Amino acid sequence: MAASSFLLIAAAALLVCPALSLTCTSQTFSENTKFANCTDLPTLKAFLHWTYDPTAKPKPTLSIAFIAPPAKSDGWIAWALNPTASGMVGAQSLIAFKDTNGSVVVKTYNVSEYGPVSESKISYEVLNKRAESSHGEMRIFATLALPSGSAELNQVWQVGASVKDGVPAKHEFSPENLSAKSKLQLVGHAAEKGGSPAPAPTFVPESAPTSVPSAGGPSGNNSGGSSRVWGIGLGLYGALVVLVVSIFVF
Ligand SMILES: *[C@@H]1O[C@H](CO)[C@@H](O)[C@H](O)[C@H]1NC(C)=O
Ligand SMILES: *[C@@H]1O[C@H](CO)[C@@H](O)[C@H](O)[C@H]1NC(C)=O
Ligand SMILES: *[C@@H]1O[C@H](CO)[C@@H](O)[C@H](O)[C@H]1NC(C)=O
Ligand SMILES: CC(=O)N[C@H]1CO[C@H](CO)[C@@H](O)[C@@H]1O
Repeated sequence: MAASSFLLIAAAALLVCPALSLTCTSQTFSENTKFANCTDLPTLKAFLHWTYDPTAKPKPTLSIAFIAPPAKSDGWIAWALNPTASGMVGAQSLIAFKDTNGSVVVKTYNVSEYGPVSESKISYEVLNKRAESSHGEMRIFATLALPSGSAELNQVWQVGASVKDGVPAKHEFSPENLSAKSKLQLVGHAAEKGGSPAPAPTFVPESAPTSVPSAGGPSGNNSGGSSRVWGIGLGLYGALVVLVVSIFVF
């Protein structure tokens, strides 16, 4: 009985794997684009990949890929740094959407109040930016120049359902939409563990989600978010399966 329910759990977990393992460590990019760090953002099925280069001249740079599904296929996704506050007002934003001519574009917006946004310069120099759309998700790629000494930044992200005449329309104010903000920790983790700077992380294959990063190894640089999510997800799922199996058997 124990063995068979274990098998059942294992089989069921395998079936569910594609959804559960959708963490930033399993996402890859074309054209040899790689990022040193990634985080599974806590809301709106969004992910941030980033490389912070504090030694870049004349200013440190932050290269990012922000990935999220727009609220509807003709909607938009946005990622921003906010140097003055933690929410939307003050957000120096990159918003991607399908422009009136049909191509996916990414434009900058200095969001200074609630209300319609209009394209404008932002307080960070944007060294490059582009966006793409496929399989129901959009991706923003950009490199920003940051003031030196940035260690932690406020980030905000959002998705919306529509774009009218080339202007992203307002998003919903559901709890998940409103809590889409967090701190982006640019430096720290590996240093605390005593690890030396490592190359871009090796992608952990989906079939080996439980591998424990060895001390100083490169696979622990995703700021710890995804394996935790995986663990919790699998744990909850396991509990659910055990529950269902028990109901079934007893
Ligand atoms: C659409 O317009 C953008 C500028 O907003 C331009 O970069 C892009 O090449 C255009 N795409 C097409 C298919 O004309
Ligand atoms: C963004 O908007 C605020 C408020 O209107 C303004 O003070 C600030 O200078 C703007 N930033 C840029 C880079 O234009
Ligand atoms: C990002 O990755 C680099 C190198 O892979 C690592 O040294 C650094 O600690 C990571 N930063 C965070 C915040 O995880
Ligand atoms: C979880 C949630 O409520 N997300 C909403 C965020 O806002 C978009 C529209 O802007 C909705 O379509 C989503 O359902």
